[in-house]
Amino acid sequence: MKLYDSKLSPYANRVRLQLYLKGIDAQLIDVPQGGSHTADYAKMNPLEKIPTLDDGGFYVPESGVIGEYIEDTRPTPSLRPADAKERVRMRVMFNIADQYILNPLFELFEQIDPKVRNAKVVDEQLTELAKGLKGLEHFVSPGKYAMGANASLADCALVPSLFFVVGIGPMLGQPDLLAATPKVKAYWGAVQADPSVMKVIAEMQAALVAYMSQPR
Ligand SMILES: N[C@@H](CCC(=O)N[C@@H](CS)C(=O)NCC(=O)O)C(=O)O
Repeated sequence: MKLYDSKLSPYANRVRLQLYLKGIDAQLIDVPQGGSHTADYAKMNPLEKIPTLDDGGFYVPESGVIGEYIEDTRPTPSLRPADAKERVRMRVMFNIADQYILNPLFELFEQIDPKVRNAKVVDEQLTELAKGLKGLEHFVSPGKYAMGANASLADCALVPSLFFVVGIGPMLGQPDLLAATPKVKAYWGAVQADPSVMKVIAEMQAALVAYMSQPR
């Protein structure tokens, strides 16, 4: 199995975390910036997005679909709860990370540079992000993992998203974007004790430092 990966992509980091949590030894191929827009890459993934999973020549795009495919084909250890209602809670949290946390975050990334910052956009997108976090506060378990005792696909989506939430706050004059959501904050503190989570966060941190130190 090969994963076309980027340590800076919250979407690719979801899948890498899933592979680590399940102990799957996949080949990780770092796609350089712009590398998803080549003819060869587009043959594997016509959406030209990272990540793509290559399972013996079967190409799977879209991180959420990849996550479910890995669970379907490599079911143990499972990162999906057995109970249908708990699966709903897990998938809602996955969607919150996908839609209601990452979407405003991407808008906020555009506002990091104070020289080109638009205060109205920052305000609007922080409000959207706060709504997403409030939604997550309702569903998250304050225990070690988002679902409680066991890791799940919800953690795979939330860990990379919260990594960026926590990092971007101080850059926008907001020291603690998790202050209003104590359960989310407790979860973020607790989940980092997991060795696979620790590994992904260290990889994201190193990639971010390298990216920020590039001449612009
Ligand atoms: N919905 C996709 C989103 C993937 C995505 O947007 N990946 C970004 C990296 S964070 C990408 O490939 N960007 C390259 C581009 O759009 O040019 C997923 O879940 O995999």
